[in-house]
Amino acid sequence: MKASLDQVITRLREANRALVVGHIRPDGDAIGSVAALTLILRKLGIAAEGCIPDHIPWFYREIQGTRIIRSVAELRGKGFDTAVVLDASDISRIGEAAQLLPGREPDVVLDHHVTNTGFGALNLCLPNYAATAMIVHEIGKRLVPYDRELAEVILLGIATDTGFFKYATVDDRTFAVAAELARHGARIQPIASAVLEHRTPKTIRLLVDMFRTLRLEAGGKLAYAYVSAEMLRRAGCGEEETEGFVGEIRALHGVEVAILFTEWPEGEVHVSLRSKAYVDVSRIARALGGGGHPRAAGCTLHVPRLRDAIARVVEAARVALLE
Ligand SMILES: [Mn+2]
Repeated sequence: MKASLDQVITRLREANRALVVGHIRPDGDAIGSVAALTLILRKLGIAAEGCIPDHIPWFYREIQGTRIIRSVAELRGKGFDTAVVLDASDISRIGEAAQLLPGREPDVVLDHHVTNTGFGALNLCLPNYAATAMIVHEIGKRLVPYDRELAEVILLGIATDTGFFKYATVDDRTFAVAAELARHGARIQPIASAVLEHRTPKTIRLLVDMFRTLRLEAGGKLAYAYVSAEMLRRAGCGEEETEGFVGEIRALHGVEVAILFTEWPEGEVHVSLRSKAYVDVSRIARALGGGGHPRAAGCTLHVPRLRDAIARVVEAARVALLE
């Protein structure tokens, strides 16, 4: 059922051993939100564990509070009486962490994706919030005193989900919350450095390879490129090292829709969709079995060849641009 903030807080206070879960292919909001709610619950005396059911890109660990997060394997066998899922639009997004839930459904789901399916016992989904971390902050500020570690993981979630305060989701409230967090000691510089300035020579080479595949269509409004499994192997890069690449495509002048296709492993194509001002890419992603936000969405296609995925998604984007 749909729940209010007060109902969620009441339920969280009843927890004794809580599991806090984020989504697969985690971003800064999933990681920051999970770390923040875990810290908040521990400050309340609840035995809480934070879990990301997937590999966490190494550079996020530079933010102190994220080190609290555990893998599914590390938490197996621990009994939980409460499960909270954060920043995931449907249950498939929590991957193997579903095996850790004490019940069939999560007790609480907190999210801001318009595509959220409401898969928890209590669901609080606020699409006008720029980040799930802002919802976690609404809870935290009512319950516990803040320190730098807590404030900084919340700022991590907000900063990454707003493209460091440059997306259309940013409003006066976003800056007001950031100011509150800064007063509690949160620093934007180490977050920006960890997230935006972690390129290595091999990821730069991969980025150059990706740009060699760039195509422009629809009078330059649609731009897309790919990273194939072969390109990843040649560069010696993992799939997560394409993080931020789609933003580089969107950065082209005049582009409205940017798409990055990442093939990994063969037969599986991850599609990242971004738009600049008006195209709702969450609709394109949802029609292909994925989800997300109006300006940032994604889906995974299982197809024999990379070019099959490209043909399908590019056609859907062309149609969306004409609407
Ligand atoms: Mn988010």
